[in-house]
Amino acid sequence: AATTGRVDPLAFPDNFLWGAATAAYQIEGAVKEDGRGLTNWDIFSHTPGKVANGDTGDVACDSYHRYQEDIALLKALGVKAYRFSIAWSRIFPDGRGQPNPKGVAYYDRLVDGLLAAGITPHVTLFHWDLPHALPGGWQNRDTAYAFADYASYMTARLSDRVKHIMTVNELRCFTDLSYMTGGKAPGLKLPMKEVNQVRHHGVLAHGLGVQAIRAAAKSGTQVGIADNPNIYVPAIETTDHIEAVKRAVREENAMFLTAIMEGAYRDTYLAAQGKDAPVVKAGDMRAIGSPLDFLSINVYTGNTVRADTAKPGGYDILPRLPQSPRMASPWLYVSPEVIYWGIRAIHEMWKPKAMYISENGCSTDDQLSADGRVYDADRVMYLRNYITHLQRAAREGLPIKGYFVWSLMDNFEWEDGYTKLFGIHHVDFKTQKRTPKLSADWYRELVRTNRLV
Ligand code: PNW
Repeated sequence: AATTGRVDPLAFPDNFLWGAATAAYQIEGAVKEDGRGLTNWDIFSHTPGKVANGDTGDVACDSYHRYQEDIALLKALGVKAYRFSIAWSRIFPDGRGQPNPKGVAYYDRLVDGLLAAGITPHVTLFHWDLPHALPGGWQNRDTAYAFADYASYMTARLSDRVKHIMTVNELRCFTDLSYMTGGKAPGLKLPMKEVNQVRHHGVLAHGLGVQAIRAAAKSGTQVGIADNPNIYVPAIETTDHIEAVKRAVREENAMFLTAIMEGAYRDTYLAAQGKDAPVVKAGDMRAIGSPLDFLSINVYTGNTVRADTAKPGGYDILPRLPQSPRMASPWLYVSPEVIYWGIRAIHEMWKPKAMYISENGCSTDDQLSADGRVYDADRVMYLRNYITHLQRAAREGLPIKGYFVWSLMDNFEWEDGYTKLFGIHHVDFKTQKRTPKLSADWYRELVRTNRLV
């Protein structure tokens, strides 16, 4: 480009941050080691009938012991950043009180190892593994305050080396999918009044967490969230449908991301909930609306939206058909454009200073080849499609700074156990051997050239 003066239409901006992501309970194992406290997911996965095959995270990828191997994997992949989460219950086994030095030391070793390998850590403080000792879990408002205390402590410990801290991962998953539909821990199906209160405690924990992180951080540490807002693709790329997408994003995420970006619940949400609306205390909304340095979103799927003036919100979310293409997880409909429209709609409405894709990836029913490798051409197809639309966002100058593939390696996929695998590295769960899949070869080439291949 420098010699010809022409823009390479497939290239990403210089310094685009390519990364890979994992989460503590999905990879660490060692659930009883060095004073770690029990979590909601330990209880849930050991409750018969809750997780496929009775699988648990007791051993998972054994990353608590093999983190150096994982760092070597990241290094060989050539990525510049690693997103991982901290297990709250390793730091505060009872969720609060005295910190556990051995748990803290593990993350010190991990962060130092990453930095020595030239890999930037992006840390999530809460990726669903809630200390079991906290009474009532997210039904209890006190959990939000306990989270803020933990966030403050971890920030003070790590922010000399960690410059990107995310409060929580995916509000909808640890509230609605855990307390309303109940597929995830603790597996409750509560009435809407209580669900709305759980949602409120989730966004409140985020907001109090942001304030705590800012108060405790060394200079230069940026604060964000890794959320999974519902996002949509316009039926046709015309103004009316694009505006309908923005209205849909704002409305459908009213209890989560919209509240965070606007510091208020929308009247439409409160009116729709009526007597089931959450109890909000003075100061809550100000905390929830605390300004962020960056916004990270996890992007997997989304529906098409069309403008529809006959509907109260002015938009219509088109249903999926049984034959719509999807990956191995039944919810994972293929929707590559959603990565572009998610970034664009959010940017046009709320102008976050910087955005990242904190997760994107897919499950496939991998087959081992005779040579012991996985040639996951479907995952390459999926990633190439999504990243093509990510490239459009970057090319148009939207403030997208980086991308983290989910996941670095096969791991414990929550209620699906080890039956749905998202890794770009295959893990043999008997030997713990990690082997690059075809998709890892493809991703390595993308990172190396910084352009679509
Ligand atoms: C995310 N949905 O979860 C999580 O952040 C990861 O821990 C998880 O392994 C990954 O995506 C793959 O599932 C989601 O139903 C779970 O739309 C469910 C949905 C989306 C994301």
